[in-house]
Amino acid sequence: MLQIDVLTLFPGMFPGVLGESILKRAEKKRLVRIAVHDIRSYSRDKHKKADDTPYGGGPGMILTVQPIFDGVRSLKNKNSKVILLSPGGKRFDQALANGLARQKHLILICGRYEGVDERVSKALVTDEVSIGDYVLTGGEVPAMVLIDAVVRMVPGVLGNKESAVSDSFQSGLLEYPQYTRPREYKGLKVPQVLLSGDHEKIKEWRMKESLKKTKKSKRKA
Ligand code: 21W
Repeated sequence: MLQIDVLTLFPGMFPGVLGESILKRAEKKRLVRIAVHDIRSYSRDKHKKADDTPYGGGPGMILTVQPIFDGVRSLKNKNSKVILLSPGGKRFDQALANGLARQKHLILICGRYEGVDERVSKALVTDEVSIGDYVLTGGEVPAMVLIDAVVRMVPGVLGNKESAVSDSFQSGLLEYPQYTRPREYKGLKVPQVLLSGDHEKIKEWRMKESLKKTKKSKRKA
C-alpha cells in the first residue's frame, strides 16, 4: 500500500484528476491512499496566513516555514519521503517514477508564487523534483503528473494487458501506430497488413514502424 499526502494551498485542484479512471480504481482497490491537505489549515496565524513577502525585497510572495513544518511533522513517519515540487529540482522521469512506486509513503509539497522559504528544503525535504524546463504557476499540476506516473507503476494497479504497454515504452522504442474500426474513414485506410490475419507479418510491420517513429522523433529532439 502506497500512501501519498499532498500539501497545497489549492486542494480544490486535485479531486477531478484523482477521481477518475485508473487513479480512482487504484484507490478503490486499496493499492494507494491519497489525501490532500490545505497548507493553511496548519497555519497558527489568526487569518490562516501561509505566505509572506521575501526578506531582502523583490516581487511576489513566499510560502512560510511554520505551516509546512507543522503539516509535514503531523503527517510524517519513519518511512516517509518528503518531496518538494520545485522548478529547480531533479527532472522527473520514468526511472524516478518506478523508484517512488516502491515507497511506502510520499509527502508532496506544492510550491506557489515566487517560491518556498529555503529552510523547508534545507531541513525537511528529501527530494526536489521538477517536471521540465518551463514555468508553471505552482507545484500542483507537477504533483498530479508525479502521482499519475507513480500510481500506474504500483504493482496491481494496471491489468496484465495495460502493463504490456509500459514494457514497450520502457524498451526505449516508441509505439507502433494503432488503428480500430472502421477500415476506411473519409478515404483514410487502415494498413492492409493489419487486416491480413498473418500475425508474424503484423509483428514484423509493427517493429519496423516502431523503429521508424523512434528515429524520426530523435531527429526532432
Ligand atoms: C515558478 C515557483 C518559478 C518559483 C528567485 C527569485 C514545481 C514547477 C514548479 C514557480 C519560481 C515544476 C525567483 C516545472 C515549474 C513550480 C512555480 C521561481 C522566481 N526565484 N516543474 N525569483 N515547472 N512552479 N521564482 O514551474 O512550483 S515543479
